[in-house]
Amino acid sequence: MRQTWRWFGPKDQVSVDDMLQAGVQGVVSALHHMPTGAVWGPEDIAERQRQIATMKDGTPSGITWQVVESLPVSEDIKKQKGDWRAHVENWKTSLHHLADAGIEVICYNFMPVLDWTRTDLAWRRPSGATCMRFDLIDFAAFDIHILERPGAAEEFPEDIVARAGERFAAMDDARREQLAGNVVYGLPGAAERFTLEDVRQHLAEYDRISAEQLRGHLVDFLSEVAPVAQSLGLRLCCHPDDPPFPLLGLPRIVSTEADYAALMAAVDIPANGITLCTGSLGARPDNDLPAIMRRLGDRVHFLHLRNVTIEGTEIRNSFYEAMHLEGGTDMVAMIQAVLAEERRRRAEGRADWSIPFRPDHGQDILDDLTRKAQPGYPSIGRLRGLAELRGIMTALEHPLVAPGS
Ligand code: DNO
Repeated sequence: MRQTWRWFGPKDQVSVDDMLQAGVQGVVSALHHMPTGAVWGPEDIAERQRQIATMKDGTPSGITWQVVESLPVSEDIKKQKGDWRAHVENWKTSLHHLADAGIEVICYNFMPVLDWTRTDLAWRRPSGATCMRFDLIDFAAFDIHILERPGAAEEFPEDIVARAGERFAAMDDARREQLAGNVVYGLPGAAERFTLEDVRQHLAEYDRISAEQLRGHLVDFLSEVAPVAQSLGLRLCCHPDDPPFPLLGLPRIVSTEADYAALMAAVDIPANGITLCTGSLGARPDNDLPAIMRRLGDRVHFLHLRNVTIEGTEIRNSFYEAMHLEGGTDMVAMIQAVLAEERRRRAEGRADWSIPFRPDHGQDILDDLTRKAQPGYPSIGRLRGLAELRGIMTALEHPLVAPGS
């Protein structure tokens, strides 16, 4: 398991030096300044590689850019409208440039309109730490009363609609503004930043696109790009929906094990793979993450390891981002499944046996609370997560514990 870390570039409050001291072995990054749909040119890629290779005082960091997260897929491609064919060609050209630069793992997502969605970016825990939260009542209040989406109220159970009405009435203008900002203005890594009006327009365009159609569009996209990736020795990996259930009446097609199994079968080549994000998928009680790893591990090219605590038993619930070893996913079972997959790959002689993972997100703790890095991407909270995960890996591979010892 290769210990990687997401870095947003020179503007990131967490530096290359910081991640080295956290024990990171490889970097996950993207060219966030590039417009979605455009080609990533060799110079821009090389520039980011140079930044990653250099510490603050100019000495070599010894670490490299190993995973792209994300190479954004345009709304045009998702809807098969406008410039979508040109965007697919550009995506393939970017793959060529990334392959030339030696970067093999490419993460993307196919969530319509919004990337990951939260209602709170700094929700206080009893210890004084803060974390990210998705509150279904707040979200319904946003959808029904702030966005005023036609038909929104019919998509929530009656008690949620009633509680959302009360919640909205009790919010002051600052909280309403903050909630709208958290949901639509784009969280770190999201390809686009929208206004409420932009979102309304985008939603209108999805009006006639069913989940089946959207899945068809993803399969069409993969049928074009995965063979190119395969021939270049790259591994594509699709990130799940976060949260893994429909929002704003939009179709969601990467939320369950069955969704992934169908996608893997539809374009059945190794380059068509999975970003197994335990935090995103774990927000649904019917997703069993270690079991998904055991069954679909062959095509898992990248892992996001984090945990959430869900508050309920429905498919759609409120949840918050727990510490990495707390929450609903059994991280020991998860890591055991990953290590078993790696042993299997090694026995098969696969060059890609070592699967990159990153400690995904983290609570803001200690100096994170004043540093104000990107929401979800604190320095010390992630360091703690990585250290805890590394502890499990070390223990499970120790001769006292490992099978056959
Ligand atoms: C959130 C991230 C997502 C992810 C994209 C992948 O922290 O996991 O923004 O990067 O969805 O395409």
